[in-house]
Amino acid sequence: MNFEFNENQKMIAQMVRDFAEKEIRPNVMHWDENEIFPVDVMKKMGEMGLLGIFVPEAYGGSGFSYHEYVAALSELAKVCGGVALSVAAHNSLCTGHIYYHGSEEQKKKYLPKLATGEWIGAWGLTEANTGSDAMRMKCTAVKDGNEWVLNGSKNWITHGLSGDVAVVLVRTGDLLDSNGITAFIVEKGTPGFSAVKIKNKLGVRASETAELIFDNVRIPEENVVGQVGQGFKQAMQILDGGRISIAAVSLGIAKGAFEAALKYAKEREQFGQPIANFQAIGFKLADMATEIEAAELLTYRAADLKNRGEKVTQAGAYAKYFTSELCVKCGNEAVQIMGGYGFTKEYPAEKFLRDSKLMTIGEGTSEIQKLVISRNLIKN
Ligand code: COS
Repeated sequence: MNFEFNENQKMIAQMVRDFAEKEIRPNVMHWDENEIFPVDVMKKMGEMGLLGIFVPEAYGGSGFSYHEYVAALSELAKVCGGVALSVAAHNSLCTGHIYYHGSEEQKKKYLPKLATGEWIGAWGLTEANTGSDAMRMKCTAVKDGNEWVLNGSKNWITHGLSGDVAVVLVRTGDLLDSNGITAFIVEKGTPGFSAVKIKNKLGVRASETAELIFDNVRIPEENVVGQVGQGFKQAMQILDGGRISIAAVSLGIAKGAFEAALKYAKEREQFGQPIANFQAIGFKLADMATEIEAAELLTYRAADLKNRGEKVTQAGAYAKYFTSELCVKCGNEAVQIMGGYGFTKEYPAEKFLRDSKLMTIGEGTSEIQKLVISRNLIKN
């Protein structure tokens, strides 16, 4: 077992840290307050290789492992959970779905654009009435000659509006048939395909969220990803990997909140001394630091399994469940340690708390992670 980063991993983490300080931190509150998705910053991250992190160089990607991926996401999330979430969704979901399940033609056509940031990717599984119960989706595709006709809608889709291409999971068989769902690649501008931005979110407000609408959208047969009917299982595998990326974003939020709280506690004086000297505060910091260490180990353990091509259903769920709950706790404790100042937008704690909450919901709620974990425990 090796717990040290190699030189490349250290270099990537430093590069992302520098970029986040220069290009993201100065704008964080402006994007947050105005719900601005910074497309130009996404493009710059594409040029840096952060939008095709695990995509092989042959398809225009960086060809890095999940260790670099986790390091990059957590560095971004220390500064802005919203931007980090967008990078995670772009890499793990849309790009990942085409990389892991697409045909050679699809990989050659889409991955170079996605990996360099020329195109931004979206991924659609959830619908207004089907979140945790993803299999009960209502959006349908019916075969007509050499094309499929899509009807229905998808909800809570990251980059639904600004995305140039989306991979969407749509019913092609009977309701509740696990072999009755198919993945399709849908390009922006396809007639009948539109999107509406979802506004007024609590957190991750720099990450765009939208509803996708399909009104007799005709998709060519060559845009089916993998086999017809295999979409649900593909989606489950994509989420297994995606949950590691949400753990990585959560880790960054937890660290960012902890670092802000530690700094404040060392500077703020009450009763004639820094508040960090009081056990009430020191023990909070000790709990946060200990659990961050544990979360980091769980997240890199899941990343290591992924790098070795092993199944990550259980390890990804452990990492996502523990780390996402932890980042909410760290955001909350940071606000508490900062007291009245923590309750204002002048200090970073309130944004960490707001951004953290989505981590226990997106890509499978904490309750779904516990369901996945317990089912696996019972099955084995
Ligand atoms: N990898 C591969 N296949 C998987 C899988 C995985 N991780 N998880 C399930 N499957 C397969 C099962 O083996 C089963 O196959 P068969 O029907 O051939 O036996 C099929 O998929 C259906 O699985 P299951 O019966 O477990 O389906 P459920 O409807 O009970 O749903 C949960 C399982 C709840 C785990 C799933 O719906 C889920 O993850 N929901 C949350 C969705 C989510 O995270 N949404 C957020 C998206 S935000 S981007």
